[in-house]
Amino acid sequence: MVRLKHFSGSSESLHQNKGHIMKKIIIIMLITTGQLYAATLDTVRKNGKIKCGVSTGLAGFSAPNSKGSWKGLDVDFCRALSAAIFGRADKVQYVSLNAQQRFTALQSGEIDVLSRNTTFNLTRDTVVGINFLPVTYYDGQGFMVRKKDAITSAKDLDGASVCTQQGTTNELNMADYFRTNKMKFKPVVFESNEEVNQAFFKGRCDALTSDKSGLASERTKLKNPQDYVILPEVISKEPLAPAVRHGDDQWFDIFKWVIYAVVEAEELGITSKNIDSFSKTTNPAIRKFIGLSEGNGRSLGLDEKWAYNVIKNVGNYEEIFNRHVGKNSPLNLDRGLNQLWKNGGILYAPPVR
Ligand SMILES: N[C@@H](CCC(=O)N[C@@H](CS)C(=O)NCC(=O)O)C(=O)O
Repeated sequence: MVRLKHFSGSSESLHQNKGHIMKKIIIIMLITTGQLYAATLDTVRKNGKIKCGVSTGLAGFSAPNSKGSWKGLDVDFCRALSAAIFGRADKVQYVSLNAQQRFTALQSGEIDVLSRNTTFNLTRDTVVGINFLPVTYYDGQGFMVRKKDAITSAKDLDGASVCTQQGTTNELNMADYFRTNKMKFKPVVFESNEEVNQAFFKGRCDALTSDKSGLASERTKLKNPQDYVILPEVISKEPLAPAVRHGDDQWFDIFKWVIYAVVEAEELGITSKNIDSFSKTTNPAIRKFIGLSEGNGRSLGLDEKWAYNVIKNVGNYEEIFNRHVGKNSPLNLDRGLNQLWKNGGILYAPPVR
């Protein structure tokens, strides 16, 4: 019930005033629920680019190369979105963000999408006001230690000082892990990744904790990676997924199906190299997928060739994985859970039709 203070006027203007106040309340509700951010696709088309939030530098996921161009698995999902919308992968402006900055950047509209090794969890999905896309890398948290310290298990870390980055899930998981196992620890927490790594590599802490892929990535930066060991334990689930803000279902759907298309292409055996060989295929699923039969593009508000453009320009999931974090990369990570469901993993795309 709205109370009109100090109001004196005719019943008609009282009515008009009530209407005015109701409008204001509705606008405030729309802002707080994110409804006013609708039509991100229109804004992106108008700007001629997607503003994509990435890390400040995490090799394999998002990091600038020596020429300053951004590379990585997370980067490729922004490139894939660009290919779906613009028919080419380079219509992306990268905005580098540390862990603390990432959600505000998305909420405020500074970025259109967040693709930055971000763990999908309930709090972020609700009160932080974001919607998670399908998981692009299933990970878990681990510890890295110095080889010379002869630590072989996380259970040996009682009393250890542990470095980690502020504003990450890793901070809380670490505290839970030590408490649950009735072990003491000293958290050493910094805002920037650079500070965290410097502190660990200079010996200010006994262990570094992060997502295991992040540990593998940091280790590749070192001159002497063999002096460090990643312990076997996985202490949490870290499903890493891109995100958009609440309130724009079309934008959410577009990015969702771009990610599924990348996974589905691997399942269909379609790669960036062979996609043109399907131009005369009679397989109905592939015809629909690459836009030879219409419908998918219309449903999403995109060109019928959107998925063709994604795969042609960026590749399928296997190509992206191997290029940046798998066997063709310095990280050399196993596919593990990130295999297709048919191959023992948990990557599964609903039908792209
Ligand atoms: N997945 C975790 C951790 C993400 C995270 O920020 N990890 C750090 C350590 S590997 C990182 O990527 N830092 C890079 C940066 O701040 O630019 C989360 O979502 O909170």
